[in-house]
Amino acid sequence: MNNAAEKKLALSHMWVAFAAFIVACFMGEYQVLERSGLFPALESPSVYFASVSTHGVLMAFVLTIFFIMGFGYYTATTSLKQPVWNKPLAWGAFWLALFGVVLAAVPLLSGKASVLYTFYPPIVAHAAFYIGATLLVVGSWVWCVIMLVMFSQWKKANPGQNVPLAMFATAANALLWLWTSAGVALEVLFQLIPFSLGWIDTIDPGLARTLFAWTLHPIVYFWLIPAYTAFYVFVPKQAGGFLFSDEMARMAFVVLVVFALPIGFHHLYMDPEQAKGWKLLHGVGTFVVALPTLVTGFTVIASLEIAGRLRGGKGLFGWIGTLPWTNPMVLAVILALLMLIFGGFGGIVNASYAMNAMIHNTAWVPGHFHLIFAGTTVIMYFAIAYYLWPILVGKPLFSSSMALVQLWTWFIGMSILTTPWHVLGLLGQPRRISTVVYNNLLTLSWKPYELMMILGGLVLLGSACLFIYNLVKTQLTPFSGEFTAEVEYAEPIHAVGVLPEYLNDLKLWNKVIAVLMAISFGFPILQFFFMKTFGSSVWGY
Ligand code: HAS
Ligand code: CU1
Repeated sequence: MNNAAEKKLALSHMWVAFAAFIVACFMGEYQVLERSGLFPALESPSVYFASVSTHGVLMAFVLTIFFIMGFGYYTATTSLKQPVWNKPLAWGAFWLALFGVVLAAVPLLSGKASVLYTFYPPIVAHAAFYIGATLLVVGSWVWCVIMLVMFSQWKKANPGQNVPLAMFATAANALLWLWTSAGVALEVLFQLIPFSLGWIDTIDPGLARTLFAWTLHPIVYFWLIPAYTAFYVFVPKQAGGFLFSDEMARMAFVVLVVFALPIGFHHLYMDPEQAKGWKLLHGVGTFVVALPTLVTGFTVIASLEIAGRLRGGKGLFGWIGTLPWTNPMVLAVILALLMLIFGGFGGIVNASYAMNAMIHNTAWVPGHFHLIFAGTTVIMYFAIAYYLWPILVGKPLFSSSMALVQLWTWFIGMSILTTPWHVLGLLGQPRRISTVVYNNLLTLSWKPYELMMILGGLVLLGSACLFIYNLVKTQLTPFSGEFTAEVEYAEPIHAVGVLPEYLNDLKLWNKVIAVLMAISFGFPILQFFFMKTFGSSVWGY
């Protein structure tokens, strides 16, 4: 199939994603230097908060949304073997989302949207920030629609056949994102935009935080699903083996999507606006959603073991040594799983109410999410890029060994950066601060960890530059030969029979989500309309 147009679409999205990423990496390094207190010349709370807000928005929304859209378009077209439905619409969504990013960047960079990536009121940003973010999200909704249309078109054209796993995962993520983004969309449209434009005088932070919590947990799985997709559909083949179980993979995606949504109150454990019964309900759901990750870990490791044994590995652990560690995808998955052990452990601590009281709003939390998002998730974005770039540009990867050095340094840098954050959190350092200089004995004990953090940041910045350099060189280095590699999807070790409809379609799960959301968020949201609240006035820039 000639899919040159799809390649261009995917490449354009991914370049926006990685351009945002590299800018945000430089800001991250500035932030660790500023916070350390060792460079008085750099110290400026206003610049710090403008930077950390931009960094968070670029990483959490721009890198992820554009990467997921680009990857999704290409996965859909190659796994279904059909062109992207309505390419003009897809390009329209691209430009709309990009325009939204530029619009939001102006107040962000000029210090008029220093509200961090969670933008909790009553701090308020310039309206252009919220409007820009809305356009970005609307662009991503178009992507969701295109994915779901392609999914159902294929099903109609191929009755009784199993949807390819890669497309099942992509469509599940599109459905997840439509549900996920609805919470923050309600908050932005009915609370933040009217408030920032002065149409309403007060805002209810309790309602706003509840709506944001609706989005905040599932968004992290929206970011994670492309990484899991690569675990299942690329890694086994790249390692030289087979996928341990196609059905188990589908089950994991289903549970991940369904249970990611009704559990956001684990971000509100320490908040007063929701009662303890609701927190307990969401807390139980949080432990359920850890299960698909355990299943994923099991399936991926089993697939790696199959590959290792096929390559001659013997004994209990001999297969680990025979894996192709020099294949960037395989190396990345091993490093990603290692970071997942500790990042996931941190998540379980967070989810446990009593322990949450100990670490909530401390440096532990950025430690947790840098390890599991910037670590586990983003290292798989790198691996996918190394795999797809040669295919998309029709030239071999500029340097495989540079890619390996880059993946190792990302892993090492992330470990050096996040270990001290976990410790600092336990030592009581708050998150969201621009300076650690309180001049007392408690903060003296923070110093060595602050130094480690700077070192970790530097290693990561170097690694990020290597990544971008490799992609740019791959694309720009002249290549005269013919390079015809195409995406290869992994085969399951046991042929899959006819799947039950609930593992081959999402309609049932959409209904289950609707019921679970009504139960877990219905009353907690409606209560705000039945009680007298007074609202907060502007606390702005
Ligand atoms: Fe989280 C806060 C709970 C996963 C991201 N999380 C955050 C925030 C972000 C984030 C961004 O309950 C901050 C939000 C903010 O700004 O306020 N999180 C969890 C739990 C999980 C979890 C229970 N988080 C993620 C993922 C993220 C992410 C994934 C991004 C991609 N998180 C929380 C809670 C908070 C929170 C609270 C609020 C904290 C607060 O108070 O503010 C789970 O899904 C994790 C499950 C994972 C495991 C790990 C299993 C390990 C495996 C590896 C096996 C590998 C082996 C090695 C054996 C239980 C599967 C093999 C080796 C070879 C060599 C082959
Ligand atoms: Cu969460």
